[in-house]
This record gives sequence, C-alpha cells and structure tokens, in this order.
Amino acid sequence: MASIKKVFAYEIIDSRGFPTIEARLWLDDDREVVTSIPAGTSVGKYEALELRDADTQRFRGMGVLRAVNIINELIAPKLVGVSPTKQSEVDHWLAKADGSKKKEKLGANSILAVSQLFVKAAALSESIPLHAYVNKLYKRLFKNEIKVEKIPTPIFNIINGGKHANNNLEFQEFQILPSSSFSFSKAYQIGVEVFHELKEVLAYRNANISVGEEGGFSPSLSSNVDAIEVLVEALNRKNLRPGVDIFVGLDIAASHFYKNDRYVIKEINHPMSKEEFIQYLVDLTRKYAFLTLEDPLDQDDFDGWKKLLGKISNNIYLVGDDLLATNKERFLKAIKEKACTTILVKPNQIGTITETLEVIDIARKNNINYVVSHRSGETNDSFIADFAVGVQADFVKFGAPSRGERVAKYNRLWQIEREELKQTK
Ligand code: 2PG
Ligand code: MG
Repeated sequence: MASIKKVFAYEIIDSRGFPTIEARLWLDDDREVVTSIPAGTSVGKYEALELRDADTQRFRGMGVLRAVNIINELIAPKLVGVSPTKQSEVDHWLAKADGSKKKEKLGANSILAVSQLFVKAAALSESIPLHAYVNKLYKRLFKNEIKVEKIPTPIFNIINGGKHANNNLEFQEFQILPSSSFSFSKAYQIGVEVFHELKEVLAYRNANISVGEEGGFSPSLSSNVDAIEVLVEALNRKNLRPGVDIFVGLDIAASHFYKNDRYVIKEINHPMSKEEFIQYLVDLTRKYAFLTLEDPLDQDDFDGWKKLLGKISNNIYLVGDDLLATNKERFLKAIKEKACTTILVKPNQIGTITETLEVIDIARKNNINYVVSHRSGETNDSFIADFAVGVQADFVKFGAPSRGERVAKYNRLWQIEREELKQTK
C-alpha cells in the first residue's frame, strides 16, 4: 500500500478572480494528485469558516497565504509516511486539532484541501476511479452499500440574480431540471440548448446577455416573476413540456433579502411578513409547479420552513442550503422539526469529507434527498462530480452549462456516463 511522500499547497485564482488554495500530494512512488478549493459568495451564517489573510495590501484582503502556510508548515510534515486510506483518522485529527466549532483556527479551506487530497490519493493508489473510491469509502465508514447505477440529475442555474449578479433580481438562481428519466447526456444537451434559446429570448427583449458568477445570464428584468416567465418562454420555444420533460426550480437565498423580520423584494410594494411571504411562495409554486425550492425562507426560521412545507405539494424538493450548512446538528434539528425534504451538500460548508459523508448517511437513513453542489467561486477541479456519483446524489447543482469551471464538472459526469456507466436513454 502506497504512503504519502509529500504534500504542498499554494495559491491559485478562482473563477471570481480571488485567491484560493490548490494542493498537491505525492505518493512514495512519485505519482501525484492535485485538488483545489471552492468558495461561496452568498455564504450562510452557519458555515465553517474559510481562512483569509485580511491583508488589504494583497488581493483586497482575500489572500489565503495563512491557510496555505498552515498546510505546508503544520499539517504536511505530519502526513509523511501515512497511508492515504486513513481518511477518517486524518479528518478527525484535523477537526480535533482545529478544536473550534466552525474550523476557525485552521480554516475549513486548509482542512478540506487535505481531506480531498486523501480521497484522490487513495483512489489513485488503489487504481480505481475517484467516484468508485468515494463509494467504497462511504461503505467502509458507514457499513452501508450504495449501488452506483446512474448519473445524478443536473440542476442548471441559467439566470443569476441575488448576490451572484449586479442586476435587479432578488432571487439568486433560476434553474431548469431536465426530467430524471433522461440519461445524463440527453439532460446535458437539453440544458445547453435551453441556455442558447434563453440567450435569444433575452436578446430580442433587449435584455443583457452577459453572465453572472455561475455562468447563467444576469439580465435586469422587471421582476423575479418576469425572470421565471422568460425562462418558461425559452422552454416553450424548444417544445419542452414543463412538468414532463423539464422542470423549473429556484434558489431564493431568502436570508439575503430578509431585513428587520421582513422579506423585501421590489415587485411587492411593501416589506412582507413571514406569513405574507409564505403565501406569496405558495401562490408562485402553484402557478409554476416548481420542482425544487431552495432556501425559500430565512436560515433561522425553522418554523416558517415547516409551515411552508405543510402548504406545498409533497412532490416539491424543499432544499436546505443556508438553513443546514451541511452541518450535522442543524440537519438533525431540521429532520426533527420536519423543516425540509432535501439537503444541499457542500463539502466546504463543513470542512472534511468524512463529515460530509456523515451528513449524507443521515440523509439516506432519514429518507431525505440530497443535492451535491458547487460554490459560486470555483476552480477547474471536478472532484464534486465524482463525489456526487459515488454517493449517488439525487441531483447535482454545478451552475450553468457554460464557463470552464462549471462545465469541468458537467463534462466529467458525461465522461463517467460514457466510459463507465454506459447509460443510453
Ligand atoms: C448557493 C451557492 C451555490 P454560493 O447558494 O447554493 O450555487 O452559492 O456558493 O455563493 O453560496
Ligand atoms: Mg443556495
């Protein structure tokens, strides 16, 4: 069994133009793996902390040299000679060495870089694909088997608003979801074709066709509802049947326009109380038959989530992102209070792969759906594509089918389907 010869980290620039960590690991036979770390723009209150330098002389304070040095000086020397299969041991050691609740000391970014290196290095040393190793790791850690038979259904975010764009839309993501009956290649094709159709629809309306942080268009439109209408128009022009071939979803990211106990969106001429906003969402959901609704209410409002869930169809995936922050305690609370049906899983919200898998295990045992998600700040690392296949996520959310850092993940899923799963619907 191979062991670790060297680990080395350094700064690279992410898709938003900010520094992030890239790290390399060499095995004793000189084979190497590399990984890099994403970062959020609309960061939830309960996420683990990413360590930034706050040195305004460099990269507007966004440098990650402190985090890089933590890896190179504190962590790396202790990993020499260790087997890369010691995933949970290393993850527990890192979490314990940090000691804080939100990984404030070592930083979730440094910790995750090391954690992901271990997964990749173990897959390499066992000469199996990364997704197969993730699957094996889950089985080993939780004594539970996940049968790998499909590529998760993609959620394409094709209109960007909220914190991901400088337009006037308060909702953060306007998404399309091809039916899960399609193979990944068919779903990808549909996503790409709708993306181009939407570009035409926006152009003839004289709306801006530049893209936002996640590769979706970022036009200023008269309202959030108008953005949904534009999207539906693109679907109609492609003769895709909403509710059959394709579905619409939203990441409302409501915490970002929740102020003084009120939901404030321009299309409603007064700040809405929780009850009013829930009714607004119920009406919207009835009209557009959304398949997914992510963060529809504030991240602290478990009670509101529960009320909303009681009022909408059982078929909707009510997705907790900021609400849950891939955090076991918050997730268990949400399950107990029946606040959502689905969890958005982002490894960097919690910091280690073992903890991320633990959350997935809780989801599986409680019949909660799970979506593996990118961040708005991404790199070309396709780690989460393999991760999503290995754990057989219900959905993946990797942004629009455009921009290098987004399609790196979708293209990897396509490759896995083509070369390994041979799905041909
Ligand atoms: C979200 C994510 C990813 P960010 O809110 O779901 O789309 O955004 O990475 O900015 O938190
Ligand atoms: Mg979200």
